[in-house]
Amino acid sequence: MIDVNKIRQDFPILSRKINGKNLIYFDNAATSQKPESVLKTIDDYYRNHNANIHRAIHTLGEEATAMYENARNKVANFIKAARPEEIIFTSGTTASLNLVAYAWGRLNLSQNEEIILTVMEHHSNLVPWQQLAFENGLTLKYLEIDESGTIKADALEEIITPKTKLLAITHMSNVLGTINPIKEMIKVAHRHNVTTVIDAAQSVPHLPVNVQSLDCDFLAFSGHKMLGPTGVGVLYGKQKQLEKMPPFFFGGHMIKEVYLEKTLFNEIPAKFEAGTSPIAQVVGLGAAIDYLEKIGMDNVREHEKALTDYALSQLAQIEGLTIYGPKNSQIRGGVIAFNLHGIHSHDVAQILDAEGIAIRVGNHCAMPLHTALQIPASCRASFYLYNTKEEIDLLKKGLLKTKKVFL
Ligand code: 7TS
Repeated sequence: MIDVNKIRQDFPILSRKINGKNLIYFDNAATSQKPESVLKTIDDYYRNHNANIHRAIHTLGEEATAMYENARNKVANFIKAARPEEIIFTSGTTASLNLVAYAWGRLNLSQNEEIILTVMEHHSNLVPWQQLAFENGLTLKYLEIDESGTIKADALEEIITPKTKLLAITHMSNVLGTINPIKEMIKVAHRHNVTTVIDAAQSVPHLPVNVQSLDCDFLAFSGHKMLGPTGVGVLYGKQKQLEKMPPFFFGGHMIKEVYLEKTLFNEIPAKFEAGTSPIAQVVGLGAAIDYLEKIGMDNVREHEKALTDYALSQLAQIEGLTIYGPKNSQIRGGVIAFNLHGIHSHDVAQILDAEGIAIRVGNHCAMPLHTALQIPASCRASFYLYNTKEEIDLLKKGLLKTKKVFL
C-alpha cells in the first residue's frame, strides 16, 4: 500500500486553505494536481535548457531535443507501446481523438458505413465522430448502459454488422466510473475487421494500461489528468495504422522535402507533430510518469479502489442520495457521480466549497449519458493517489450539512 501522507507532502497545493479550511480536492477527473518534481522539471527546463527541438546544432537545442525524445520513450514504456514512434504528442485527448477522426476517418470511412460508440462517451469522443458522420453520410450506433451503468462485450457482438468499420469507446467513464471490458470488446471488433479507438483519458492516469495486451489500434489520453501539465496529450497508434494515415496538420517538421509543386512527408511520429511542439509540457509529462512509476500504477489503482469502496459505503448511508454507476469497485474507478434528492447540484457544490471541498457539478461533458439517466446534471467527486478516507468523511459531513441547509 502507498504512504498517502508522504505523497501529500509532494503536492504544494494541498497545503492551501480554501475559505479557511484545508483544501479537499475531489475534482481529479477534470484535472489533477502537480507534484513538486513536475513543477521543478518544468522550471529547470525553461531556466537551463530552453531551445527549439529537432533543428539546432547548438548545445541547448540538443539538450532540449534529448529531453523531449526521452519523454516519448517514457510514455511508450508507461503504456507498453512496441516502439516510441507509436507515441504522437498532441495538445490533449480531445486533439488526439480529432486527429484520428480527421486523418484516419476521412481516409477510411465512407457513405453508409457505421461507427459504434457508447452513450457514456465524453463529448470529445462523440462530437468529432458525429461531425464526420454528417459530412461523409455515416451511421452512428450507440451501445446502451444497463441498470448498473455497465456495458457487456456481448452487446457489441449484437450490433456489429458488415458495415461497421470503427469502434470508439471510453476505457473508463468520467461520470459513472465504469471500467469497460475493452480487451474483450477489441477482440470482438477485430474479429469483424473493425478498427478500435480507446479514449483512455480517465484510465491511463489511474490504472496500469498495456496497449499491446489490449491490442487497440489507437488510444488517447491527456497529461494534465496524470500529474503532468496542461497543453500536452498523447495519441498512441499502431505503427501500421499511423504509417497509412495521412498527416492532418501541415507545416514545419512534418516534412521531409518541400518543392514549390509538392511535399514529401516525414516518417512517424514527426509526420503528426507539425510546428513547434509543447516541449516544456512534454518534458513535464515525463516527470509525471517518473513520479507515477515510482509509486507504481498497481498501487495507485489499489489505493483508489479502497477509497471508492469506502466512499460508496459512506455515501450510501445518506438518505436521499443517489449514486450512479456500478457498485463494485472491481469494475469502476474512483469517480463517483451522485445527486441529493431535491437539491440543485450547484447548491451542493457551493456548500461544499465553503467547507474547502472541490467537486464538479453539471453534465461533465457527457450530456447524452445524463439524458439516458434522465437527469439534467450530477455532482461528481473524483479521487487520486493523494486523497484519504478522512477527506471522504468530511465530504459526507458536508453533504449532511447541505441537506440541513436546503431541506
Ligand atoms: N475523455 C474523457 C473520458 C474525459 O474525461 C475527458 C476530460 C476528455 C476525454 C477530454 O480531455 P481533454 O484533456 O482533452 O479536455 N474530462 C473532463 C471532466 O470529466 N471534467 O473536466 C474534463
